[in-house]
Order: sequence, then structure tokens, then C-alpha cells
Amino acid sequence: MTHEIAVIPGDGIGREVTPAAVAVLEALDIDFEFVEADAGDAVKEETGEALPQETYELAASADATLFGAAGETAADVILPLRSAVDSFVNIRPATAYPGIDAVRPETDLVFLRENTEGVYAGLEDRLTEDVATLTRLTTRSASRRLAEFACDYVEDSDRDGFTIAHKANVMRETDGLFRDTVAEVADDRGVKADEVLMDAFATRVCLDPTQFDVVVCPNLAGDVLSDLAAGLVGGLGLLPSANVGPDRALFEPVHGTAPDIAGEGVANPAATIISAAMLLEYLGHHDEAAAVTEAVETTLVEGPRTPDLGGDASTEDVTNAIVDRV
Ligand code: GGG
Repeated sequence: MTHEIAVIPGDGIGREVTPAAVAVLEALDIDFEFVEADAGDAVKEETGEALPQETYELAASADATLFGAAGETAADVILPLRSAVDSFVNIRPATAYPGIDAVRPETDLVFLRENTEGVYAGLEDRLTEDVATLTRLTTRSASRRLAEFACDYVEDSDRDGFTIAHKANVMRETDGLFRDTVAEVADDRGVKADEVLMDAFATRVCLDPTQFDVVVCPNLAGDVLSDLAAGLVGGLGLLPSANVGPDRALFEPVHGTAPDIAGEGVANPAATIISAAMLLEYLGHHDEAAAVTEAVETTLVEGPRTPDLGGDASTEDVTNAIVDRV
């Protein structure tokens, strides 16, 4: 069976780390058909459109999508691409790997981020030159869908339960509905769920990340708190993610375009390659997913390493080492 994989590198280092992940997938004994498509700042400059219709349609029909990074046009690219695969949850594991000089080497977290609404619903207005507004959207249906997924995730991975991170003491209606709905589903399903205010979470996770395991949160909170967790585990170059929908999924590193190093060939490909391992898992290739993860882990310990991890290797050196180990 051939898997059609949409490959959308986007901008900046997305153009360097996405080919690295494709090279690793190509090294496996699996039948893939990779179809590349454009999106992002550069294509907008050329055509006036950040997300060409054919790119959207490719993501909506491919078995899975591998995405790199979006810059200034992120809202016009990644948000519609996530909706092309009807992705209601963004899974962001934040794990400290052996051999990495992490601030908190004991960190092992998974963020399950609501992926369709909150302040990322696009309900923004510029009323006058000096006044702008944003409407935060929370629905029971999206909160339920995420909560059901979180319960499945906890059960399937044999975990103890999850923590709901919210700010319902201030955003009483939106986060109140989110928290109550997620807690209600957990209760119905017999899954243990506790809760924490998201600002308190930010402090507590830095002091002792072992207090948390699976964290279920609204859209913006998931984006911000997972970047914070990246700081605990050694940097954004190590955080993968999966945007999962009922029939399709899109995989991307958590990092953005990194304009400061884009084009230099030194971007860390680990996050995108681990995202590719999540893609393999999603497609049912469990052994290959484990092999890729192990190859990345060995490379993080034994090198070569890119400069963000204290090494002087290029993206290509690291990719070749991972391909050899796979
Ligand atoms: N691959 C990650 C990426 O492109 N990040 C840009 C960004 O701003 N993303 C916002 C989000 O993840 O919702």
C-alpha cells in the first residue's frame, strides 16, 4: 500500500528541516509517494496568496502531511492547513532526551492543545486606527472532542490521568465552559483529571515538571506553554507535533522559521524528524517509528549535533547520521 504524503516546507528553516525528515522516511522500507507543495511568505510575495488552493486540497486529500514552518503568514497558512485535515487536537510532547543539556532533564510532558478555536479562531477586528478587538470562541462540542481524545490518549498510553490548564477564574465564560466540559467528560469516562490555573502552571512546571504528565489546554495556552516546556528540555529544536483529525493528520515541528539562521544549513532537524516518527506511528508503522525515534535519540547522545545543542554540525551531517542509524 502506498501512502501519499503531502510535503509543505513553508519558509525559513522549514525548507531545510522538511527535506531532512523526507530523507529519513525515504530510508525506510515503506512505500511513500511524496508530493511537494508551496505555502508561506515567499509564495505570497510571488502570487499574492500564502496558501494556494492546490496546497490546501493536497493536505485535505493526502494520507498525511509533513509541514515545515510558517513566518509572517502563519495565520494564513498553518491554521487553514490544520482545518484542511479537520485537526481538533495538537499533540506536543516535550521530553528531555538523554545527553542533552536541559534545564530540567526530568521533563516528560505531553500537551494536548485545542486546535480549532480560542483566540486563534480568527475573530479579530480593527475598529479604528487605535482600537482592535478579538473574540475568543469556546464551544462545548470542540471541548468535548478534545476531552474524548484526551481520555483515549490516557487510556491507550496507560497513563494516570491528565491536568486541565485554564484561566477560568478570569475568563469565566470561555475557560469556564472549557474546564467544565473537559472535567465532565473525564468524569463520565472514569479518567482522573485535575486542574491548574495556566499562569500557576507556568511557574510550577519550571520548578518541578514531574508534577505534570498530560496537559489538556485551550489553543493559545497550548502554543505558549509548550514553547515554555521547550526551554526546559533544551530548546525548540527538539519539540515535534501532530495535528490530528478524524481521518487525516498533519505533522510539524513546534519551532517557526528561525530567520536568524535560515539558509545557513545549520538548523536542527530533530523536531521535524521526530514529527515524522509520529507520522509513522499514525500510519501504523510502529516498528519504523520506534527505529527513527531511537536513531534520533542515539544521535542526540553521540552526535553529530547542530549549534543550538552546542555542536558544529550541519543539518545535512545530522540527517545523514540519523539515516545511517535507521
Ligand atoms: N511549524 C511551526 C510553525 O510554523 N509555527 C509558526 C506559528 O506561529 N505557529 C502558531 C501555531 O502553532 O499555532
